Amino acid sequence: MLFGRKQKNPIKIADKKIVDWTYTTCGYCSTGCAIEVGKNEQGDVVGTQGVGNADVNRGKLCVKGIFEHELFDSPGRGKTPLLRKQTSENFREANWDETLDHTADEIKRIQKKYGRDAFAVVSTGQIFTEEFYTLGKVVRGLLGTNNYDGNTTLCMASAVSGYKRSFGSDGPPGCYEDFEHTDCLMAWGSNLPEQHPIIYWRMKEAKEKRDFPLIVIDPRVTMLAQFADIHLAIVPGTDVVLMNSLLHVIFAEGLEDKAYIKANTVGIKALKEEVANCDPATAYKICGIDEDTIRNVARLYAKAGVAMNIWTMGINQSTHGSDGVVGLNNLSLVSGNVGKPGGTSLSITGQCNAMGTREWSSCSGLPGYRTLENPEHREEIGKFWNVDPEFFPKKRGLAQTDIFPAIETGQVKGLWLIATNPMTSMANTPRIRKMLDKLEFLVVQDAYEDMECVEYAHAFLPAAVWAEKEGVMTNTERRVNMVRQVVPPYKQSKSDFDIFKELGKRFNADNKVKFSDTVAETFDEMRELSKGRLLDMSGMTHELIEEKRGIQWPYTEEQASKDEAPPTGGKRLYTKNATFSFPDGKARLIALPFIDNNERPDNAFPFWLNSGRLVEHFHTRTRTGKVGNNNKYSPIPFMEINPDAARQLGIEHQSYVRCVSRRGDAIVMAMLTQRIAKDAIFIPFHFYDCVNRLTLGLLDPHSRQPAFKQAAVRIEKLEDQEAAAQMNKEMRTY
Ligand SMILES: Nc1nc2c(c(=O)[nH]1)N[C@H]1C(S)=C(S)[C@@H](COP(=O)(O)OP(=O)(O)OC[C@H]3O[C@@H](n4cnc5c(=O)[nH]c(N)nc54)[C@H](O)[C@@H]3O)O[C@H]1N2
Ligand SMILES: Nc1nc2c(c(=O)[nH]1)N[C@H]1C(S)=C(S)[C@@H](COP(=O)(O)OP(=O)(O)OC[C@H]3O[C@@H](n4cnc5c(=O)[nH]c(N)nc54)[C@H](O)[C@@H]3O)O[C@H]1N2
Ligand code: SF4
Ligand SMILES: [Mo]
Repeated sequence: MLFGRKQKNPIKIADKKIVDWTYTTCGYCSTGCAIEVGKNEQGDVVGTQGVGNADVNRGKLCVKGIFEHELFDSPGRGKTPLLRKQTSENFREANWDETLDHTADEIKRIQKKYGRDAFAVVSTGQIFTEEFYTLGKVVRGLLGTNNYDGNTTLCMASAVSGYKRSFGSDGPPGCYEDFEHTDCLMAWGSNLPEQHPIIYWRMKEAKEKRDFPLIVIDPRVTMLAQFADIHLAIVPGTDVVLMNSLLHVIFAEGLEDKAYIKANTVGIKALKEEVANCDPATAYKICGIDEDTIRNVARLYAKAGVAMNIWTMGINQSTHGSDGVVGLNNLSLVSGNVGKPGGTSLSITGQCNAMGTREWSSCSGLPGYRTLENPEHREEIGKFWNVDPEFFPKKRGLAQTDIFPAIETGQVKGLWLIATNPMTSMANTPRIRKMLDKLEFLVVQDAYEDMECVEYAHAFLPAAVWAEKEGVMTNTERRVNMVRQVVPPYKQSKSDFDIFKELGKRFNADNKVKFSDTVAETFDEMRELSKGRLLDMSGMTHELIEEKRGIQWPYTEEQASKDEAPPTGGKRLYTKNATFSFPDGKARLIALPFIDNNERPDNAFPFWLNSGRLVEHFHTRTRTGKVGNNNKYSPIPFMEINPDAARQLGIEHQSYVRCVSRRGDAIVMAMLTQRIAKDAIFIPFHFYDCVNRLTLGLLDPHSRQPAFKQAAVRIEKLEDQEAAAQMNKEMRTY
């Protein structure tokens, strides 16, 4: 029998007559796929393809990478700098000098009147590492505000905090190749097929070759859960309880790796005492996973030769985000699974360069995983930059999620937003709107002038996007990848690197603080500063990175000269006993009592609200909303609701409904699916004026990351579907 297209004409891919391919790296997610952009004879950019000999993606791309070349002249791009005195006025087009002069004057005015910290800077995980490093020099070395952070607080802060608490330093210890060695994989709150499609492909290929159990922990039946051997549909926000009960079984049955624990860790006694209270029967009542399943999973995991834990936002975006990461590190350490092929505790990062900002931006510290709290680090960087070390604060300032409330209280008066869109991406946006409105001066630096925050800005700086500029990015597995320039910046936009340097000049009249002329020379500064650090990359150059299709750190000068390491650099961290970043070299096992502090469903708001992502869209859709082939799959906001729950409320498939929380409301289309539990709904966060009008965003005490994944809502059926459709239309920007 013939299926599908076999009887019809085969699909013909139009010949785009590409004559020239340029190597670069995808600018969406943290997978780090190598991509080539093709031009035709006229020099027009007309296509992309995956790079065959790149280890990360081996020729593959997902639906975002395939259409990425359509970004360059997509609608809404920033064409020219914009200025206005008040946000009630229209913008006028201005030139770069005028706009940067005015921006510098306003920063100086605010800092003089209210103090240095009254001007805050919030950056991103989506520009290049050399740009992060340069921004750090401008902010820490010249502006001197301590209220400097990034959107990574919404994303990776819990992973960073958890790695530091367990291992003494940030830095994911594993790599994608671990899938090829592992005997058991637990994936926590991570939906790889949609959010990291090419990491998923690597995992699936490894599993097909050498079957190993895949255990998925997620309240939703995600695409990854459908593919799992065991799916644990956990009660939202209770992962720490499940982790503790798994440890309970491991200790009770003597399945721990005693030799590893002795050689590599401290804190086993307190951990054992804590998890003794968390037997599977007790845990079941909180996390909803039955006791037999807990025992089976604990045995499967602990008896496997090598086993790995991976996780993403289902863990990080929680009031126990940092504890969840520590809990996974506890599990990995107790079973002797760190630094081994196939045995690791690997945080799957999010944005294309979320790692680069952690390593080099100086957001919460100083470059090269240095801290403000350490006097030697302040001294080293001060000397290198020619900045008085006394100019640096002695401890980190406010996190991104504390900077916004500080606008509300009047502590922060001016703000510089770089490549982040908090009007859509932060929790409780009705409150964020009031905060942005209150600022004396807001400058937005973005590739798109139609992004929501520009509405509240006094100045707009149009930035070049992705391969309109050059620099490196670090992916989930510590691989430094090269983005080569394919086309010049759009219209009058400039690279973030140039914008930072130009603004920096206005605070550096005597040229005291030195800036490198080019991106490649800036990379050389970073190489120098990386020597002897965990993230040593002194053996790398832009050329070598391109040639090797990415190099994993650490990669020292010595390794490069001998070429003794695998040519792509350090695959794993902590491969030898007692080499963790604490002074005694030992990792910390940490007891994690569970505190139930989430907003939970009740009679008035009976549904859990869960939010996350779709494969075709990236974040707030400033980019994918403009690419027809991405946007067509889900052009309007919707929610997933269980058909039984929908029936009780009289809600039909594809009808409009109103979701209401204690913060606000949103109109979405109901999509009936068994993917979601009867007491929960899921709304993708990509749409403006939608799910984050509803979210509460309670903060994790260690990382200050918001619990985007847990809140309570009610659903109201809407009688007038025409009016609802109209409102829904008005709520989105494009
Ligand atoms: N297509 C696409 N890919 C992306 C992005 C994008 O916008 N679009 N963004 C990138 C970025 S910055 C990031 S951070 C990553 C995010 O990647 P993921 O974290 O994989 O994506 P999310 O959909 O945010 O959340 C993952 C899952 O967490 C589950 N979850 C919710 N609550 C809980 C809980 O209490 N416990 C557990 N165990 N799970 C829970 C949700 O049901 C959801 O399926 O994706 C990156 N890749
Ligand atoms: N409810 C809910 N909310 C969430 C999440 C969730 O799961 N649920 N996830 C959170 C997470 S993990 C994240 S990472 C955040 C993301 O939140 P944001 O970072 O606020 O969202 P983006 O849309 O990625 O914003 C990036 C901006 O940078 C611009 N841009 C792109 N490239 C460049 C460039 O090279 N230079 C400059 N100057 N601009 C550029 C884009 O146009 C865009 O406006 O959202 C968070 N919010
Ligand atoms: S998986 Fe991520 S890095 Fe790879 S093509 Fe897709 S969006 Fe780009
Ligand atoms: Mo993220």
